[in-house]
Formats: sequence, C-alpha cells, structure tokens
Amino acid sequence: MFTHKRADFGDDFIFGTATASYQIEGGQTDGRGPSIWDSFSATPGNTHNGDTGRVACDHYNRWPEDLDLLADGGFDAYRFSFSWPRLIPEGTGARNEKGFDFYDRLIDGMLERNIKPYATLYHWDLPSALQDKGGWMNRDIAGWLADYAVEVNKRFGDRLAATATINEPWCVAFLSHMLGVHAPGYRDLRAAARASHHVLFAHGTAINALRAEGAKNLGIVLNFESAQGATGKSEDLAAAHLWDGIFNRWYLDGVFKGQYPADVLEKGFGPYMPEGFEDDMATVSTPLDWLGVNYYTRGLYEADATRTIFPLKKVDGPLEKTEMGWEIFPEGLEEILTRISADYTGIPLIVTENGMAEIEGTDDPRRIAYYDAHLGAVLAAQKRGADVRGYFGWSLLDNFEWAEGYAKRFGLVHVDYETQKRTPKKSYEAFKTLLTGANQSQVA
Ligand code: IFM
Repeated sequence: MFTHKRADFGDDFIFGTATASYQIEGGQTDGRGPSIWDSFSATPGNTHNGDTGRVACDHYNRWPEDLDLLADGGFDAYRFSFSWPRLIPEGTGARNEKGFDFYDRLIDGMLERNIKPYATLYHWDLPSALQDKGGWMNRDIAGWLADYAVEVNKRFGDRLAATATINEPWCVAFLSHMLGVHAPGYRDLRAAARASHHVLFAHGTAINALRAEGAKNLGIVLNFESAQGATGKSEDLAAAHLWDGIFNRWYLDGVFKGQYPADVLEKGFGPYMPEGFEDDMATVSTPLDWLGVNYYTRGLYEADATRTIFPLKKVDGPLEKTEMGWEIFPEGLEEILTRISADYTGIPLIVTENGMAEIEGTDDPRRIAYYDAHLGAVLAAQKRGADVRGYFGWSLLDNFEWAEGYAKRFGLVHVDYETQKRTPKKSYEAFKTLLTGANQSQVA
C-alpha cells in the first residue's frame, strides 16, 4: 500500500488514470479510417513480435467494464484520447457519425459514474490520408488539427473537464521523424526539424480555434526526462544540457517563451527549419490554462564528438530499471515540476502520465513502490511551490506499447489478450485504498 494519504495532496486534487485510443480501442470498424500506426505496425520489423493495435484491449466494445474499474477504484478522472481517424476518417472533410456516437457513449458513461473526462485530441494515430500529404512535415497540419479540434468541441466540449491538444510532441516530432522508432518512422533531420515546429504551431493554432468557440480549460501534455551528465566532465554536462534542450526546453521555451533554444537550433535543427518559423512563435506560445507533465525516467548523456549533429549519446545508468530498461528516478519528477513552476509558468500543473512497465502478473510490489515514490515527489514539489493539481497513472490497462507491442505491461489492471479478461493488480488495490479507504476490489 502507499505511504501517503489522499488528504496530503489537497482538497481538490484530482486522481485519475490515462490511456490512448490506439493503445486500447481496437474496434477498427464502423467507418474508422486508417491511421499511420496501422501501416507502421503492419510493416515487418517495426514492432515487437509484429504486434498491432487491431484488437488491442477491445475497449471499443468493453468500455463499460473499463469505466466500472475506474469508478470502483475511486478515481476522479479518466484521461483518454479521441481517435482522429475514427471521427474524421480522411483527417479532413466527411465525419464518421458512428465514431462520434462511440465517444458520446464513452463520455456519458464517465459522467454517469461521476468520472471527469480529460480528453486529448491527438495521441499519435494520425489519419493515413494526412500522412500522404506529409503529415507533421506539412505546415497545413495546423489547419487540419484546428478544424478537427473544433468538430470535437462542438459535439463534446460541454461535457469535457479539460482538453489537451497534443500528447508528447517530442515523440510526435523527434522519436517519429529523427529516431524512426514510432510512426511514420522517418530518420531525417529536415523532417524532424519541420515536425518539431509544426507540432507546436498546430497546437497553438488549435488552441486559438477552440478559444474562439468558447472552449475552456485547454492545455498541452509535454513529456520530460531528467537529463544528467554521465560524468562531471564539462563536455558531458554540456551533452546533458543539449539533450535537455532537445527533449525538454524545445517545448517549454516554445510554448512559454515563444522561442526555441539556441543550442538546439545551432547544433542541429537550424538550417532545416521552415522558412519564417519565427513569425509563428506568438501562436506557438498562446496562453494555456494548464500544463500536463508526463514523466517516467532520467537519462545519462556523454559527449560524442564523432557526431556532427547533436554530438551526444546516451549511456546506461546504474539505477534499478523498469521492464522498459528505464531507470527509476523519482527525484526527477520533483525536479521538473519545481523547475517548470519556477522558470516557466504559474499555470496549474497536472501529472498526466507516470507509471512503470513490469513483468506479467497481478502481484506488482515494484510498481507500488514506484508509484509511492513518485507520489512523494509530487508532494515534495508542492511543498516547494509547484501548483500541482492532479496525478494520472499510466495506465489503467495493460495495452499496446507502440514499438514494444504487447510485451511491456504498464497497467494497473492486467489484460489477458486471449480472453480480454481484466484482473486488477495489487497496484490498483493500492490506489483504491488511497482513494476510497477500501482495501479489497469489488471487481476482481
Ligand atoms: O505508452 C506510452 C504513452 O502512449 C505515452 N507516454 C509514455 C507511455 C509509456 O511508454
């Protein structure tokens, strides 16, 4: 069980869990259009075991059971994402009414169970038709995202507690266009520089379009890594600082200061940026109501002079690791929450993702310890002045972990992918005890 009490976090603090459409829904039916993850995962070699999200957790059909798990666990909120290709199969133009009906049922199901809907517009399942036009490399994506955002808001906006534009723009841009690990799988500096700007320009354009419609409580979800030098040598500390620029400051400086970090432009992106990007920075930095903070781990970096672009490399660290191979470093969460509130913004912060992959099973003491330590980091950051208003565990269910397929399990609830049976893990019980005082699941 956790060592913290619910009351420690403050009266209005929100606890929830998070998921994403492609990772859990399946249900590639009823008029849903193709997404970049359908073709990327169908391409041999891109995902572990050739796994795809075709069925995933069958949440498209089993959502009532999944919402019951949230309600029974005492969670206040559920962070989910809309599937753009389910709503607008070609990305622009004709709507798929069956897709709109699905999210009507899902959102009403949350409200009936007294669960606040926290929505994300884009969690990586880009309609393939938009990729055919260049996807995030095409500046027009700002208008495509804004139009889609307005359609979503018109139908669902009055029932949403909060809306985020993009989940983890670093992954959308760098991981997917520079490192080639996620769809569309590019390894190209120009593609990455353009995507890195367009993802934030599209975010700001969508926020402005939503505001014009009267939408409230709008934000973005950024992911953060605590970047540290592999040694205390000045070149390694400089390498860590540059990675901090690539991973953290690009997004923080863009969204809150309206400029990109000079070191990241100078050491890589500068010559490849879209012409006149500076003129977009007021849109990129349009004011927000809240910021989502996703945090999992730290990274150790050393200088690598053999690389002409971004001359650094990651090295293996000595700390205990999760099944993803990620070091467990709760201090990093305290550090990033404190840093954001001291250096960037006073808007409310919400930890929108935090959690760990663990070996299969429902007895998961390491996950309980991970959550306990990171909840402690939230409390420590609050004490140091960070205005943290909520915490969402990743994830409600074991699910499709992108390039890692189904091999990596982040769920508070175990999913048997043969039968789709859900079984709450001990970590779910720990949250339930924290949130309700009860120590036995009614669901198991
Ligand atoms: O599963 C992902 C999620 O989609 C985005 N944030 C990180 C999680 C774990 O890798």
